[in-house]
Amino acid sequence: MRLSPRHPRYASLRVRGQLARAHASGLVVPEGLIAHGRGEAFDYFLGERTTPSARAAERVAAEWLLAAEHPVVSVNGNVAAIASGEVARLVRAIPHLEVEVNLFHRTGTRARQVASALRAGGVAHVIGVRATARIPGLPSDRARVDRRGIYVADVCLVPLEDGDRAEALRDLGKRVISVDLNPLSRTSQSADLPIVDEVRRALREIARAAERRKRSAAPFAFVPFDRYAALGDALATIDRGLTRAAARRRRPPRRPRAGRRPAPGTPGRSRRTP
Ligand code: PTJ
Repeated sequence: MRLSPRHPRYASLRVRGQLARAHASGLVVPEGLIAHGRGEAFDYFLGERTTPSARAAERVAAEWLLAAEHPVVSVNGNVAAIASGEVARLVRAIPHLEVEVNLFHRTGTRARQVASALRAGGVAHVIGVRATARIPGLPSDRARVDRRGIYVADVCLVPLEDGDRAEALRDLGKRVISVDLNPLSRTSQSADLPIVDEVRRALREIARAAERRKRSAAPFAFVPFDRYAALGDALATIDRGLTRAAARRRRPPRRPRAGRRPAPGTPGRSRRTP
């Protein structure tokens, strides 16, 4: 289907098209389409923009990734399909960031597809196509990781992650930075630094913040981050947006029909003198 760039939902429809094609090729699983739909709904409620609170979280994420000894970004089918270019930009800004394929629905073919989508997006070095280690206590395939990557990472950036693994990574003492549009998801709730933003916007903003930060001579540090405040801000943004939308949609009070005398006690429109 040909899309007109003038369509009011052009950007969203284009990403859907990308995901639908990636699903047809096997890169994205059907569950990935459902996950995207859920993400889209939250993005809609958040106003489809990076909130000031998410931008602040993205600045801290850049700082943590720069301060890390062994930072890793975990890439699944959805992220590879829509954000490979953004991952490449992030690696240009943070050159010691390792890019690891990590799949919930893991097959050798899908792992290779994710790696080639990343390479097509401009990522030169990808690990994790072959899993060489296991995160203890995790039953899913997400436990299968690369010994050179997530297994030894001190900071893990996990866009579109599942709650179990976010918790398992934290239990291993790693700092977890999540990117998830749902502030209520278990991933957002358990991450050390939950970023409630759309993955492409978030990765672009982290890269921009890292580029800016590198211009300063101050040493990089694990600056504190209030995750409860960040999640509260996201929920408050959704709440304010919905409250405003509901107020706009509320019907104006009914006017009495022309020629009819207003019923006694009708507020506002009576011309009777007191
Ligand atoms: O490629 P695989 O096999 O690793 O599978 C990937 C999926 C996404 C299917 C898998 O990780 C999964 O099932 O994820 P969940 O548990 O559905 O969580 C995905 C979360 O990402 C949800 O909370 C969505 O709201 C959120 N999300 C979806 N799209 C975006 C998003 N967050 C940010 N940006 C998006 N574009």
